[in-house]
Amino acid sequence: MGCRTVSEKLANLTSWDANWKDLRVVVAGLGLSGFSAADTLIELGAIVTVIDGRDDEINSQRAETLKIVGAHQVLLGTEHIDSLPQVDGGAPDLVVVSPGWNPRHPVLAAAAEAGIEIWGDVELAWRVQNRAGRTAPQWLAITGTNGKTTTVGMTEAILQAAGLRAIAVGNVGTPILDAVREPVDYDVFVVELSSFQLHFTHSISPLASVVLNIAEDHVDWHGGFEAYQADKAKIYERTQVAAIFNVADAKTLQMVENADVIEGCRAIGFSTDSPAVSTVGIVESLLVDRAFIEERRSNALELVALSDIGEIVPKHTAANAAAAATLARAYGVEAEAIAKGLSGFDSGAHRIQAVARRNDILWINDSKATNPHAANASLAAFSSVVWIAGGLSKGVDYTELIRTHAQRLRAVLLIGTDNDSLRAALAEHASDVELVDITALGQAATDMAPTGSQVMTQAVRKAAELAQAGDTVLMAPAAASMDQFSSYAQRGNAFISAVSDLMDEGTAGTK
Ligand code: UMA
Repeated sequence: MGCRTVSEKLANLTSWDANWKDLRVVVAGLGLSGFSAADTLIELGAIVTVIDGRDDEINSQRAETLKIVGAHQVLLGTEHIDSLPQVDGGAPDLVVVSPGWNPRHPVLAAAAEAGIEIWGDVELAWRVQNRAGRTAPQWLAITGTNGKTTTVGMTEAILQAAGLRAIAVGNVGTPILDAVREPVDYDVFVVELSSFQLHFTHSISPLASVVLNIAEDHVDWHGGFEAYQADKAKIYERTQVAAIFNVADAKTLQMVENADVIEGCRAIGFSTDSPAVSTVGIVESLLVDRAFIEERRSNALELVALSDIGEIVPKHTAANAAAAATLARAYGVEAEAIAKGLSGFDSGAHRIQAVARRNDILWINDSKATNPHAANASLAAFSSVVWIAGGLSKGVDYTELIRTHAQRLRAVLLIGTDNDSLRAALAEHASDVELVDITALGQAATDMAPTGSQVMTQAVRKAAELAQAGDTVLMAPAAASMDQFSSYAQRGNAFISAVSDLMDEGTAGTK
């Protein structure tokens, strides 16, 4: 197919029933989203070559499955990802990429150079969800540096409380294409979108969309903060009913103002303060709507009391609840369902989770704090902290975080392996705070890189030595976990189990 005809053909691929047959596609990545994308494309009749740099047990099993269902080729191993492969002897018409792939990766750079379109699995899902005889679900799309997963969960709970068929998909863990292919007629997809996914998305048109907040994260991947912001802002493009921004974060309003939305779409704010017109916010511990009611100029509709959401509702949880309620109201959900969905909402493990309290020392697991912005929220919640921090820093700067919280740090225990930037900020703004590099100690003791769980056990023991009555031992690393753990959940579980062992020994905080 010539270049022009390929782009025309791709432009027409906007439904399951379109002509996908014999389209030559390279699927880059065989993780959750890559498998789902390849499996879908094969079902649609495309000629699919899958590549992945990792040739391990899991990928081999996935490769076998795809070959059985009709993949043209599955190429595993680093030697297959140096350059863009051919598909069935010709140049690919399309590359479908997994979110973890850097846009500057040689395979993607070669595709871009050759003028070949690159879609993420989200783009593919948006197109194929249109199918004869079925009504496509509406999308409520959520991104932001922090709070995405909680907000997605809250929104899903509200919609389900309203009796709607709703499912949380995307970055939260279920690839959208899996939900698209289920034999369920979903009313709504609550879609968590990472900045990576947004980068490779081109035509989605959500009913409502929100950027919860924006702070430095994934700077390496995007090649700078500006580029990261620009990818996040893509969520607002083509929004149909409500482009929702955070009143406390002016950058999110700016993104809404710059977006090319569908005619008639409104800009709606969410806030943890008293709401202006066209905002959902909080008045005297009540979440109220001044956006989706007729009489919004003079009145507000009560949605839920914060005390019904939980015993302690930290500010960021209230903000997430306000955002979730705004999305649901944009869909037309009644106040009662919002109250029902948010009541007693469990924000899940690993997010400012109290793990133990003994001798007036509180042990908190916030493994989900994978960047400074998230760690900022938990450090701010405690006055005197023994802080377990560090990991994969992803190129972010810690100066502001350390400057803000140096006063509350009793000691800092470093885990992880990529801590130069964190060390530099500590040296500059917290030079009098005791600093112990747990990873380096482990290395020196055994002359081998210690495992994640060994490092965590040592960090917990050291924290027990240093913490005094009234302190909080806070494991909020402000960095990703993948240098020593397989995920933030595994890092959190390592902390929980080390603390629990310590409690069993009865030695916690004996000072
Ligand atoms: N790979 C290569 N070369 C590369 C990069 C990756 O060969 O240069 C291969 C890997 O070996 C792997 C596959 O590509 O086998 C990778 O996939 P992936 O890392 O893109 O991950 P998936 O399994 O497809 O999972 C993705 C999301 N992962 C990332 O964005 C990194 C999952 O989000 C998401 O839940 C899933 O799709 C379903 O939509 C995870 C995440 O960490 C939870 N997200 C980041 C975050 O939340 O901060 C963005």
